[in-house]
Amino acid sequence: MKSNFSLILGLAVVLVAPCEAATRVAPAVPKPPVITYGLIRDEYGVPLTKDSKAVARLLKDADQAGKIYAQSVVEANVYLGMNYRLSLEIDSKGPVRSRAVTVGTPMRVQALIDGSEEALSPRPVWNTPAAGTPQRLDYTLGEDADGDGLPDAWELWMLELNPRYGEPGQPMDIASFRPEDDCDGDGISNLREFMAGTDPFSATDLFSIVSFEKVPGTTLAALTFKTSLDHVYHVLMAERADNPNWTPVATTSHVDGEFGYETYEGTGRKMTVYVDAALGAAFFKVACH
Ligand SMILES: [Ca+2]
Ligand SMILES: [Ca+2]
Ligand SMILES: [Ca+2]
Repeated sequence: MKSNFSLILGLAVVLVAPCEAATRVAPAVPKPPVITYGLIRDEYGVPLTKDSKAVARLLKDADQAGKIYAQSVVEANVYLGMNYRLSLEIDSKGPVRSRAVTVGTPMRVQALIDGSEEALSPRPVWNTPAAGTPQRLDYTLGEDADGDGLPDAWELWMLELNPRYGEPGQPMDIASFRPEDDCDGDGISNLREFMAGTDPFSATDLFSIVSFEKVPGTTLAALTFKTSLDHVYHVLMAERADNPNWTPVATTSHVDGEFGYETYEGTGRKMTVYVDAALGAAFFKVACH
């Protein structure tokens, strides 16, 4: 008898479940949005700030009407090294939400400055990933004729400034000025020089840590690194070198009670930051945005 009772109970559950599902269509639980975030730079590699009056939007790629699915003002340091963040609602098959899309929908990021659309590279079109999937996507304003990640404006400007222009082995045009090359032999690729705001044709101009020294009689260490104007820097630490879990250091409490990370604005000169080595961190690095 006991086993029969269990069987009936089991059937009851199977029968009830679909009914419940059918009656619960209307108040479907919303799916988590897809968060798209990252850094938008201008055609000279400088991250956009609020001063640029830029807006980032999400549109359906095929939608000529230009309906906006998400929008955010572009401003410095939304989070570490990011200046835009867009939240895209995902269709949960419930009551139609006007700004929700289904997974797989081709979407397009649009950047506007003072209301005018700007060209973005790489091509800012992607298929909507599964609900709740965050994706980091960095873009650069301006035309990039050869699609190598270096905008035409920066490439032409730098080629003009190259003191060795015309010598054998030196890039002559956009096509031969390649992002993976290291034209000045300073160990930093042309693409990374673009991102750090340094000169790809000067071996003495590069983003680097200059020194790291303990301050006698304290638990502090002085970390000195080179900076570029209009770029921002964060210091990160890790307890281990293998499989490091980098976390920002030099945290501060803002007056409004929010917890933030210290951001250092580049001056074009060396900068020294004091980090507390008593925190247990053994490794530090500097991130440039
Ligand atoms: Ca290019
Ligand atoms: Ca270099
Ligand atoms: Ca350089």
